[in-house]
Amino acid sequence: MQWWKEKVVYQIYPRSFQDSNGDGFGDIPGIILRLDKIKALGAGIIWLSPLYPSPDADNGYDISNYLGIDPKYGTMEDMENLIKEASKRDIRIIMDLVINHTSDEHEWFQKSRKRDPEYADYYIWRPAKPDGGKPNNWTGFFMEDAWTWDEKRGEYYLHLFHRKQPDLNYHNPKVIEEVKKILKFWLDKGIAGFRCDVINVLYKESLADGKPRLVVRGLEHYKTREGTHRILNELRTEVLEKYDCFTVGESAMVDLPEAKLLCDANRRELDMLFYFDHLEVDRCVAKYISKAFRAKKFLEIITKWQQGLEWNAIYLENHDQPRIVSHYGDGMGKYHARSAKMLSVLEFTIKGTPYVYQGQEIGMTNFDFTDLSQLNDVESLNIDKLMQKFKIPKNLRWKWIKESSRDNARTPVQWDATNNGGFSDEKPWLPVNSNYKKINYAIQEKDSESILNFYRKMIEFRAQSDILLEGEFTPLWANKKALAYKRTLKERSLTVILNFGHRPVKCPHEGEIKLSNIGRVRLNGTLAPYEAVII
Ligand code: TEU
Repeated sequence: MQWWKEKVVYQIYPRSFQDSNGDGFGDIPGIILRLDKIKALGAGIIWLSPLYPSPDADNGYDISNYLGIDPKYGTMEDMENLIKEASKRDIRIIMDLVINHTSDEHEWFQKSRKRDPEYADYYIWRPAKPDGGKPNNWTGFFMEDAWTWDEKRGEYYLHLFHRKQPDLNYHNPKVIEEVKKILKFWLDKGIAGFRCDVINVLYKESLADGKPRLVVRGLEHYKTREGTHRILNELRTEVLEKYDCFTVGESAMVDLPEAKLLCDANRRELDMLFYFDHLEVDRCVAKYISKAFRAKKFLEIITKWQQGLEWNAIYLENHDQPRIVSHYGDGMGKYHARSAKMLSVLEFTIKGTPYVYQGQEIGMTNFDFTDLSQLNDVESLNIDKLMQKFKIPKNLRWKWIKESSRDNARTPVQWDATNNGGFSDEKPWLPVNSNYKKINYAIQEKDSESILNFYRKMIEFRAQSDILLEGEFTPLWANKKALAYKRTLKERSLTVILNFGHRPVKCPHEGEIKLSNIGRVRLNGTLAPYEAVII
């Protein structure tokens, strides 16, 4: 089994992880200070969200230099030190690779605007239509038009995200060569792979008008096209395979047939993929509007991906998603800890490489902001503007944004009960959740029954179980709020039963309990609220 299948990944969103120099931003020396905690959790890989120089139109996902470190996070020497310190603890590091777009402040874009012959075709430029209109009707992921006029060049450029994130032109072989240089640069520094941002939209096959859709109009012209498969194969065979590394792609609106192509080992493209299906069981209009959670639907989705792909990237949280305990758990309710533990049983008992997002292991909850003005997330701010256009009343807009905002996951990590949750001595860039005195690392480290200690136990349990690492996944049953599945290796199996609801449910199983999130020793026909058992 490849090493990246056995290990657990820990995602760090650097600006909110640990500030070491009192500027309110997390930084690399701060990460080094906390490495022992990640080791103690049992994670063996760290994924770092972008640390490259960036004007921060999208919190670092707009990169102005791929071969540097933004001074607010530290220096290249700090980065090398981090790789070394992690390695001492047997932890490997993967970087975020954001290559669909750069920042408009990247040197390439600056030269491209001036039509510098070397860079003129690095981006997707088109003249205005004869009537002055935009080149096509596409809209982007952040609810804006996908084209912006550039005065200097006298043309429009395409951006699927923010207007400060122009899309690179993958019809230009020079762009692919640049990406190879970036990969080599970091791999030579000892990086163990990449999380590849929106990787299935790189290649725009045509710039024809898109079919009518509310958001991302034009998607059918660039989602998982043949050109993208070709580029991924080229990067892999010419660079990545020469190193001991792996890739996890992040994909926009991918379906199973597309994912199968992207992850098929024989095609040599990606090693695994993040998709969103399983987090949208209770959402509609992408993720913005909520509906009831149905365990039956959830199990169907999990089953589809578990049985459809050889290997999955398993995650319940990241820097774009609400906190899972507030989403599928009981939030700050009386079952906060129990539901967080139940969700960890899910995460570590399905087949794939698990990704834990910073703070998930202590059950951090959604933020408790009270007003839009406290938000930073460009996506939330834009969706608010769009909803205003549709005359949606303020309280409803706030309700929806509160549930879906990416800032839910971006508040600083709650390390202890001191000022700013031990994250920083100074005012943090985004406020700390006011529940930090109740929910923090220091308290949970001392409490053997804490969520943190349960996570450690689950990670260890998975590491010791060949059934959980390799076994086949079979769904057993589900009703509105509870579900069960089995993992089987040869003649041995483990059955996992999870209750996602506030009420007890019938549980038709018998057998020896291997693990329980409420300390249960015997099954008696019912499962308590938010209970999880492995038998
Ligand atoms: O996100 C890609 C993506 O698909 C998002 O639009 C996603 O649908 C949305 O954020 C979910 O709320 C990646 C990064 O993870 C995100 O932080 C960046 O903003 C985005 O790419 C652009 O680089």
